[in-house]
Amino acid sequence: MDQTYSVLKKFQICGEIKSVERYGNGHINDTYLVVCDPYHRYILQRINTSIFRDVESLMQNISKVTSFLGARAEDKRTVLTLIPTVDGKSFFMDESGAWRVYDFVENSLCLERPESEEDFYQCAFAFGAFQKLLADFPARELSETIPQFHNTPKRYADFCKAVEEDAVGRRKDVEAEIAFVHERADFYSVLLDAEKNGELPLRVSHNDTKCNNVLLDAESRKGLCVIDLDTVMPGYSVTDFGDSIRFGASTGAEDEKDLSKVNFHLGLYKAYVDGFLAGCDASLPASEIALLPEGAKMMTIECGMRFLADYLQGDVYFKTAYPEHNLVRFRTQMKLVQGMEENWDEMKRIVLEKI
Ligand code: ADP
Ligand code: GN1
Ligand code: MG
Repeated sequence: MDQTYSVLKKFQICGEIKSVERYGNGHINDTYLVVCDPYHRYILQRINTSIFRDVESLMQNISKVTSFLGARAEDKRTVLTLIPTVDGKSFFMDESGAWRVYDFVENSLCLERPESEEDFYQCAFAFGAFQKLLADFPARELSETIPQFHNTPKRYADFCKAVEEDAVGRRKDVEAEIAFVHERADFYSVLLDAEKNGELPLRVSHNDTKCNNVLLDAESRKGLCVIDLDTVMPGYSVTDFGDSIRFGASTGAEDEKDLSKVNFHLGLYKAYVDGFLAGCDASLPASEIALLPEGAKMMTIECGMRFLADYLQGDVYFKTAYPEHNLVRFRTQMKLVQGMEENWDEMKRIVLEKI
């Protein structure tokens, strides 16, 4: 804890630090809640530099995006506010890591799962509006913080390599799961092909649209502030949509062990379609709307193969709490993909009636 106190001294924070505690459920960064006297709260984060290798560019992206959004925002709580270091930089780096501080967005809720269809609609509206607001952001100014982040064929190639290498000898126990990923190989290029055909433009997108990456207003429960901007970079609208469905349109947690509790929920899916398109405010053309279901299935199988690849590699990427954690996560994604396949016609119908 001493380490976080000495790091915080490098930032322009107000008051005396009263406490610093681990916070949130992110899989990548280390997040701390900081409480100061007079009462003021901050979020301190150690950026995972083995995943985000170019912190300078990453922080430039975040500074540019938050300034751009901040200049258009009426309410300060709708945009993340970076707290600068004492020498005016957006982050501090030493041998303990790369650190940044945000103002804590007060009177907000961060949901691990939507508690109602209305909550999910609000998450969707916020992510849709985020995309719309960034539609005229100069995309060329953004660095690719993780190259080819949602390039599913590349993720599949990485997965196949992890299977072949079998680095920690786990392959023998997961042959059925591996087969599930291989059986869908023809699907993985669908979005890249649509981009090549001109049906899917590259836009500035968030790329990590779990509902715990958006804050709702605690009183109104309306979408308030999109957070976790590490992966904001050029991408597709439909994968932003899809990653939210993967995480939120499930009746169970991403790491639920009891698969009978994990089902794809069509009502939540529909609520998200409504909210996302309302947030985008009619800015999505028909060709993109038609591909929203593909985005949902793509993100779910892609995230599944990333979890399973990490399991095969010995849990080197995602934070895990126990040895089977990544495998448990894979299985929930597999169950959701099956649910989407069973409901495919209805998923398509729901979006097509919006066109
Ligand atoms: P990770 O990349 O590890 O997922 P996040 O940036 O999503 O890290 O932060 C982890 C959690 O911390 C979020 O899910 C949210 O609960 C909380 N959080 C992050 N930033 C803020 C903020 N500015 N105000 C309030 N809560 C925040
Ligand atoms: C990671 O950082 P967090 O927990 O919001 C991951 C996402 C995955 C997600 C799965 C940079 O997101 O891509 O979809 O876990 N982020 C990165 O829960 O890899
Ligand atoms: Mg997060």
